[in-house]
Amino acid sequence: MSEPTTEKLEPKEGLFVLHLFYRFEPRAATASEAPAKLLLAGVETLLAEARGTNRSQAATLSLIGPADLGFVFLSPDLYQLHRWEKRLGALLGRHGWTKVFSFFSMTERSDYTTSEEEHADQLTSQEGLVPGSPEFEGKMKSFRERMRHYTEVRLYPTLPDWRFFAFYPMNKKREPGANWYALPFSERKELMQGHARIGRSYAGRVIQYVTGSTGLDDWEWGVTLFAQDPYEVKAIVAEMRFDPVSAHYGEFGPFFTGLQAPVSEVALRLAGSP
Ligand code: 76R
Repeated sequence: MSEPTTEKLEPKEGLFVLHLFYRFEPRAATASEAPAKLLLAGVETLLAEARGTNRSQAATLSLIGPADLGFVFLSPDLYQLHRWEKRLGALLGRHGWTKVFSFFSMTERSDYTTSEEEHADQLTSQEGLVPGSPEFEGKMKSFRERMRHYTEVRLYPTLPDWRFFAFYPMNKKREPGANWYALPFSERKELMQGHARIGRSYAGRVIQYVTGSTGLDDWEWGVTLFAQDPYEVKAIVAEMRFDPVSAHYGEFGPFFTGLQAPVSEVALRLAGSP
């Protein structure tokens, strides 16, 4: 057998994101304690490797309902991510786990943030500043820094340890009378500003990652939410359903929700331990 590839495949910008959700099928498993321990050790080795790899991250989830165990991997290298996915699938598969859902996406910058030109216009028209003046230039400099930081956080996020997790994929409609992709940019931008206003009102209560999957998976975005209190997830999603962007153009896929937990804890819960 030849050596495994050490080749890298890194995108122009951003990180690859892979959500993997598995269900335990006790009947298919060879239920003895030793293989379960072996499985746990194998998964923990893999997670340690992922977490120890530069700019890669892994969250583990104890899921409610259709799936039992979930993973969210972030990596700048698709070869690496692909190897983790296949190794995990093989490990879990041997111990009675089947994959219920997977979602492949990438972190992306937003198309709808305020541009430099727009900010300059606001400074002149609303604040009466004169382009070229020290005050104008100072405000433009801090705007650029703010935006650079903002884009950096969007492209290279750090997964939080907040307890509650929710994921669902979504599309924007492309129907006669409701075609997001046929709207002029200015209209989309205005609509997205309304959306963002609601989103920002949940700052500190909901952390959201909207990752792009057009050309990569069946849906156009994956919505990953973290909160300390599930109430906040229910509230933000409900409020957004009434916001014009979601009300007219949103199309949603299956939901996966649960709690962040180490894999060992999920294994204990499945074994019927407290
Ligand atoms: O990037 C930004 O934070 C600026 C504003 C912003 C954009 C561009 C933003 C803010 N979102 C953006 C893009 Mn969002 N978001 C969702 C959902 O269930 C539903 O109805 C919708 C699912 C939630 C809950 C949510 C939360 N957002 C998008 C896009 C891409 C659109 C495109 O490019 O055409 C989608 C699909 C989408 C969906 N959004 C926010 C939030 C929250 C909480 C914020 C505020 C973030 C903050 O300021 O910290």
